[in-house]
Amino acid sequence: MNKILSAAVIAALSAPPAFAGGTHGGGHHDEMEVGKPGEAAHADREIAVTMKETDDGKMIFEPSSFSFAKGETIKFVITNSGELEHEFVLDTPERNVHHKELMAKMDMEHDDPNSVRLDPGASGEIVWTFSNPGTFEFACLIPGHYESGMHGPVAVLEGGGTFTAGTVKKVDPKSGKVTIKHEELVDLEMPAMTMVFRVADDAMLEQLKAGDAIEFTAERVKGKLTITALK
Ligand SMILES: [Cu+2]
Repeated sequence: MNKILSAAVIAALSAPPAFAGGTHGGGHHDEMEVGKPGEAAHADREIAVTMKETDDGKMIFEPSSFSFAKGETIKFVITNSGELEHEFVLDTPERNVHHKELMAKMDMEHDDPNSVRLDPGASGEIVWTFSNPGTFEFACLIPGHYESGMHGPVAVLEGGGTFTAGTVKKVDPKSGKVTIKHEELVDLEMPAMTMVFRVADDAMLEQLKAGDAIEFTAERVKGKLTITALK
């Protein structure tokens, strides 16, 4: 019985999704490659970003890079603590280059959900859902600012990246939860401990039983710790 179930699960997991090659990309008006506007009430986390000039003539963002899990909604709280106007634009590197060239010809003030432009001393917010995996970019496209250092990478990871070793303590199919004694979860900056996780796919529950030694990736999905991949 168990063997048959496992076989069915493996078949289900390896089957291509029904929509493959279909309507994907047709999507919403607001949806971009880098993702789509999110709702502040549903943000998974909040990140403070500072824009400023430095004493040695650079212009910077702090932090200078980001890494998110696919599907995460981030509330960026952005402060311009410099003496010049700056902006924060999320997009693909290619589109930023193109946009920057246009800005060099004509100063355009953006008012799109993926960008905010701030006067010195001002703060603003962007709530964004990173719905597609890939490497994107945040940048200030005001002429000269990109070249002075105002850009950084945004990595959106599929499946959370780093595998962590653990031992299954308990499986609760009814609630869809698994208790795992695990090593340090590097991506989540969490030390080794025993915790309860949800699973990204219910089929994963069939593969797990108490006592199993596993390797897994975990991410925060809608604020809940979720196992996104197993091996
Ligand atoms: Cu700037």
